[in-house]
Amino acid sequence: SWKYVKEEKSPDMLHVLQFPYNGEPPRVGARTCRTEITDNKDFFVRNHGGIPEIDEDAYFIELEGLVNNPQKLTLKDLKDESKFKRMSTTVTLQCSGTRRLEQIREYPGDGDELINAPWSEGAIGTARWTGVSLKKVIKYCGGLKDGATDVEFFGADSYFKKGQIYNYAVSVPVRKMKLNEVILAWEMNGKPLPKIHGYPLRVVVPGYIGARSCKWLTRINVISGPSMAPVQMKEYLYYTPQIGKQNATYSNGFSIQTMPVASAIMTPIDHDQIIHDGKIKLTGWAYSGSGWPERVEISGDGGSIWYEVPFDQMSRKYYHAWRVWEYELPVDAEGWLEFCVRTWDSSMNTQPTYVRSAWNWDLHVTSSCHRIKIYSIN
Ligand code: MTE
Ligand code: MO
Repeated sequence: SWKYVKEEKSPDMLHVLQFPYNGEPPRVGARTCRTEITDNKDFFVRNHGGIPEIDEDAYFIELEGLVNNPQKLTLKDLKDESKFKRMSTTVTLQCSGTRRLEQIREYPGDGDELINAPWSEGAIGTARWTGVSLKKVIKYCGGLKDGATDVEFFGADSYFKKGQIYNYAVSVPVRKMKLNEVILAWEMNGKPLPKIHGYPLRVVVPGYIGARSCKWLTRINVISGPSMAPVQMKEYLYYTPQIGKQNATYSNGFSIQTMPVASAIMTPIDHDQIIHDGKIKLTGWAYSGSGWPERVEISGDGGSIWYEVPFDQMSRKYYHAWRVWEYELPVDAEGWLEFCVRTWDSSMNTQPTYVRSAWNWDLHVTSSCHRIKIYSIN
């Protein structure tokens, strides 16, 4: 799999885990969100196992379970425009581990996933995905049978967990599929899907935790109830802060689906020293899985005075995509200052003030106000 890392990724990706390969772009230059689209080479990679080798000519997906007309579909079938209309959308994918490092610093935890990758602000990215709608593919297979509640996806990869080997599998509710926004994608930013991002076909589930966007798709199974696979049932659970090692059971955590409103400052970098002329320019991203960011606010004094980022310094509003922003903040003070960002989304939700307000045992979904320290020399 390192062969593909070398071919498909920027040479200076930060390897958050070596085996399996997990990486995010370095903070320098804010390559995650320099523009509203993340370059394929800089798009973060989250893998549970190895990168499967798939021969496109022999490749097909199986659609089975509670559908009226189960069948196999090749990539050629899916690309046949007399069968399926093509669709392209701009969607942000975010791993629930984004900014985990801040939770680790607060308290490293004693969670189930002791090898949880220490992601920074770059385990998020936005791409233009092209493919077909899952809803249309299910319709093509005769539609749903009675009792269908969830759609399960299987990847070609497998991984080890506690001595057992598992096939990667996850599910989304049928009502999400019916929104006609879940894509089976073979293109990422106008290029064939890179091997590392799921070639030849992956699922893209807008607004949901990245884990549902199954790469290297081999099988779609319509079922009654969510997938029983460990990625669905045991990993990616959210535990409220009063749950810890002593009282955690898988059933008192809940499955992470829609991602909350969150944001991050990408430049300058934490603990930088900046000589300036009364102003410091900040850039970053803001995202909400259930809508879009409406307001982004910046503070240069740890969150007492907030400045609103003007609309013309934010990228477009897209349902289920982030907005990248930049802002020049007036700064008089000298010495160590705390800069932070806070976002309000289209449902008036905003972010927890401190990491500790939402610290959770398995260290997922760090959505608190992102804070950095800068040494200011005016
Ligand atoms: N699909 C398969 N088959 N195997 C995986 O390990 N990781 C998931 C998801 N799909 C994964 C997968 C997780 S946790 C995330 S965050 C996204 O893929 C990351 O997508 P990316 O690697 O293309 O950025
Ligand atoms: Mo993830």
